[in-house]
Amino acid sequence: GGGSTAGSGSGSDSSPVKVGFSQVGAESGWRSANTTSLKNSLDDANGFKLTFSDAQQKQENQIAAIRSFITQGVGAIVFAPVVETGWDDVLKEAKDAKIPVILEDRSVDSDPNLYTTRVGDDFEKEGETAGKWVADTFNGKKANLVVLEGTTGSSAANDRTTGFNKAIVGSDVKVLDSQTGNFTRSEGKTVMEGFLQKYGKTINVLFAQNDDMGLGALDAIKAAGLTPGKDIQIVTIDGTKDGLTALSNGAFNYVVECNPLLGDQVAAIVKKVVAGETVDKLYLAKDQAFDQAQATAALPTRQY
Ligand code: GYE
Repeated sequence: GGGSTAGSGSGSDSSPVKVGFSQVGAESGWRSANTTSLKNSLDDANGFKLTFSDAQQKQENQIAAIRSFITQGVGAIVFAPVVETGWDDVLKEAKDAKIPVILEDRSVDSDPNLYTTRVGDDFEKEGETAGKWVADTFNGKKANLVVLEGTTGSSAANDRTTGFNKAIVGSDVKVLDSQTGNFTRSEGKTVMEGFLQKYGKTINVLFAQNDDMGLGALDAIKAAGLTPGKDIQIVTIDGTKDGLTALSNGAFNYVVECNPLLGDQVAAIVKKVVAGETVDKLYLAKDQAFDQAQATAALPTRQY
């Protein structure tokens, strides 16, 4: 279990809990919603004193931020790791300083004893759901697929790829190409342009590992004189308002949800951990998937 005792910034009774949050960046709609959720839950009114740090998708910035949180003597560190590997040293430093680390969103491949817990989504299952949709939709008709992968080395991209590939084993799906678009709209557009130049009208299905890359790809597809959702069917992951709007309009065909609203759960866990209570090693959010009708029904009350 977690039960690490907190450092000097843990607060007692009425004094706030000092928390340092190292966020990945601001690369996507999902990320903006996640940042807002955490900032709202880890706020002064809930008994926290939050230091927020945006790493701009760079591992070295996250390592520097975590070191500075340790120097400041925060009570807990909340950490959304951009990539999976390379964290052992800095996690050991936090552990030596007796500061609990709560992973938020993505995971790391370090020894689980080096962090307290993780709150996030099941990326492999998301990839599997997307792959199953493609395999089922193109059953008996050949799927010529291209993939826009997330950030190279991130657990979100790694696990989505694993899940997707599992689901298409033995299907009529042929993967023509797979390249990173770094989870951003602009790179999703550029990489899709390259795919279209190389494979032209052969492509009939796109798996974008997040909504933003799929939205960027729409511009490239239209510019090539093709109709997204018809000539090229599109499945994405996240379920942001923009993604569900594209699905509702028929530009996307299927969207797998990844819930970014993790703030309340993270805040509750931080409180428990600094109070010395034991917590689970993993908290996974519940996600669903949307077809066009479900997206249209969900949009009026969609929170992100
Ligand atoms: O899907 C993507 C974001 O790690 C789950 O990161 C997160 C992913 C999310 O940039 O939009």
